[in-house]
Parts: sequence; C-alpha cells; structure tokens
Amino acid sequence: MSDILQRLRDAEQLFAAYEITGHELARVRALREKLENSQMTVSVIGQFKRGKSALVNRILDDKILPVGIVPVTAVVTSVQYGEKSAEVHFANGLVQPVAFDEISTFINEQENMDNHLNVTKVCIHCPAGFLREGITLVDTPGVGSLHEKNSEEAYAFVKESDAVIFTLSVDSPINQIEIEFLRNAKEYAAKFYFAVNKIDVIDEDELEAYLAYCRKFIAKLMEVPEVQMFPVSAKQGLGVEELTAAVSRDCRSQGQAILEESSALKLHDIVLSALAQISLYRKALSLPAAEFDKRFAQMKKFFAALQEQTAAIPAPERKNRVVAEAHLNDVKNRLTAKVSELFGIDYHYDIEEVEAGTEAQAEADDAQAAKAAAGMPKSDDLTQQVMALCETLNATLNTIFMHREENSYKVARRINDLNRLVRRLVKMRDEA
Ligand SMILES: Nc1nc2c(ncn2[C@@H]2O[C@H](COP(=O)(O)OP(=O)(O)O)[C@@H](O)[C@H]2O)c(=O)[nH]1
Ligand SMILES: [Mg+2]
Repeated sequence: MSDILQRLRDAEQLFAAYEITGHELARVRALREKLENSQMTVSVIGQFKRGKSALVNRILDDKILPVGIVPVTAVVTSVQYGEKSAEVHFANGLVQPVAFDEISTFINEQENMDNHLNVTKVCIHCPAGFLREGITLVDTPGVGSLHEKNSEEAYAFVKESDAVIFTLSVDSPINQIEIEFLRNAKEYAAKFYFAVNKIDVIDEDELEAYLAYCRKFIAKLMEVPEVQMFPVSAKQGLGVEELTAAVSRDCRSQGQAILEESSALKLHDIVLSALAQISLYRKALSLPAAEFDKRFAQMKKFFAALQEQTAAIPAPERKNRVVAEAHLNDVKNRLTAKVSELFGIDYHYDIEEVEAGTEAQAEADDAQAAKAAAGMPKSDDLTQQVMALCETLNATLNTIFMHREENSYKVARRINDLNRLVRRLVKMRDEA
C-alpha cells in the first residue's frame, strides 16, 4: 500500500475516534476513496473572462457550457466520461436530473444570479475522448469579478483539484488577483498547466513578448526553474490539442504520483483543521468545570448578541449582497476574537464553509420565489447563515460541556489522550 494511502487510513481512524473531528473524517474519507479509485480531477481555473468555459467546450469538442462577454459561470461544473446526461446538486442535498439545454439555467450567472438557487455543483457526463481515461474535467467560476460568491466558489474548488489548467489570456497581462489565486492553488493541486488563451487576437511577436513576461512571474511563483505555457485559442481551436495531449500523457505516465502528491497536500489542510478543533477541545477541557461553564455562558450570550444585531439589520440592507457579506465577515472575525479572548486559542473560521449567498436584488428574489413555487430549494437568509456560524462553535462547546460532567480522573485521561492526538496530528502535519 502506498505511504499516503496508509496515512489517509491512519487519519481516518484517528478522526473517527473523536466527536469533534466529524467534518475532517468526512473529508479524509472522500479523499481516500478518490485515491483508491484513481479518479483524477483536472480543473480549469483563472480570472473571469479568460475563456475557461470556452476552453472546456473546445477540449470536449462540444458546446456544452455557457460562454459570454459578461461573467457567466456561477457554479462549479464537472464533466465525466459517459452517455450524455446532466444533474444538478442543491445545497439541501437534492439531486435533480436536467436536460442538456436546461443546464444554463443553473450555471449561468445571468440566470442564477449569485447562485440564489443554491446549487452546489452541476455534474455532466459526456462521451469526449479526453475524459475516457478517468479524468474529471471541471469548469469553475472565475475569480476577481464583482460577483464575490464566484471567487469564493473558485477558491473552495481549488481544494478539490489534483491538476489545474490555469487559464490566462493575452488581452491582459497576469495581474495581482491571478497571482494570489495561483499562490493559493499551489497549496492544493499537484500539477499545473498554463493555458494562454485568445492568441487569435494578437500577432506572433506580441505573443512571444506576452509569454516571456508571464513565464518569468509564474516560474518564480511556482518556485520552479521553468514553466511550460500552452498558447491556445479556444475560439478557433488553436493549440488545444497540444494542451490536452500533455494532460493525457501525464495522466497515463504519472497519474498515480500526481494523485498521491495532491492527496498529501489536501491531508495537510485537513490535519490543520483538525488541530484547530482539537486545540479548542483540549483547552476547554483543561479548565476547571465552573470556569468552563462561565465562559461557555459568555459565549452563548455573545451568540445571542450577534443574532440580535443580525435581526436588527433593516430588510432592504440585508437583501444587499455586499452588506450581507460584509456582515458575515464581521461576524466571523468577531467570533474568532471572542474564542481567543475566552479560551486563549486561535480558532479560524473556514471561509469556504460560509454560505454568503444572499439575493442581490428583489428581481433575484422574485425569480427565486417563482422557482421555489416550482419546487426548487429556497436559499438561506442572513439570519440562518449567522446561526450556522455560531452553531458549529456551539456544537463543539456542547460536546465539551458534556464531557466536563465526567469525573476529574476521566477528564485527565481524556486530556492525556488529546495530548497524544495533538502530537500525532502535528507529526502528520509536518510529514504532509
Ligand atoms: N478572441 C477570442 N475570444 C475568446 C476566446 N475564448 C473565449 N473568448 C471570449 O471571451 C469571453 C469569455 O469567455 P468565457 O469562456 O465565458 O470565459 P470564462 O469566464 O473564463 O469562462 C467570451 O466573450 C468568449 O467569446 C478566444 O480564444 N479568442
Ligand atoms: Mg466561465
């Protein structure tokens, strides 16, 4: 068995033994299954309007995905090999098969604005040759547009990618947003391809200058001596074959190695998250029971105050996406500060867990009401989102509260146990 597979199993066993690490258990289990089935996720990422969706269509040799002059892709769309079919996954767990010509209703930012339909992903099957060997090709919303939710989705999905086709385009030199995004992607994906799109709009000299300029930045950022760039035109089909040939070749010759490396990167992230949970747990257990009760009560008061403040935001403002997102960020920061004040530890909120989707405008509301009437799931409101944030922390503290009822001998043993767990997690973190 490979070393990383063994480490995933160890982590799975470890997380299964504690109430507090249920979320990490689910993540590590999914990762292990993916590795065992040799499923490779190749995602197309980049800033909005670089031509990602157009490139995916060209790779699949099919006009499946909506493309446009304004930000279009609002939802992660994965494509696997198979008979043509499509299904939409909603946040409430509902999975609904849809006809191909209806896909756009769910993916398109203009139709599903700020993802008010609460779609988590769209899964498509299509018999394209590129997918035949077990590749899942994923089109993602772009970063950097006015639709902040799109950026959040894109950032979140990078965590699931094994390999990445980072898409730039010649009509804009690589910018700070792209560099930041790439820097983040580097922490999770094991293999990178750089596509430089829209080469049909410039001449050869200009292209050379563009490539030289980007190459320098990217090599430095990726900490490699050299990077290979793939100049393409998704519109005219130029260069796309070279790109897909390189991806296919690597999948065949080093697919397992890519998957293992990407799994190790992801395990590192999961272990960090488990460490944060466990640190809070251990810290709280170490407090005298009365002291813990007092701080827990203060925390509950704080939850209530946050909810009250949220409820007090007037209706027109809470419908405003920018106001709503700013409020949610503020809540996250204040919760982090409160945990630090009461329990003396660094407790970070997982940004991607925040469902910051509030309706941008009344129009979107109307559309949603219409869809809701048609049996579609309804989106969360700001109050529910703040409640969900508090609830994660509340659940952890409640578990601790239950254990603090045990006698002091048991608590001491549990803390000992957690100390061992933390040491193992730290070791895992440093190995990964
Ligand atoms: N000239 C040119 N335009 C392109 C090319 N690829 C995409 N586009 C255009 O760029 C815009 C954005 O494309 P889209 O695929 O929606 O970008 P995405 O936001 O990155 O998915 C659309 O207007 C496309 O027609 C290309 O290779 N050449
Ligand atoms: Mg797109």
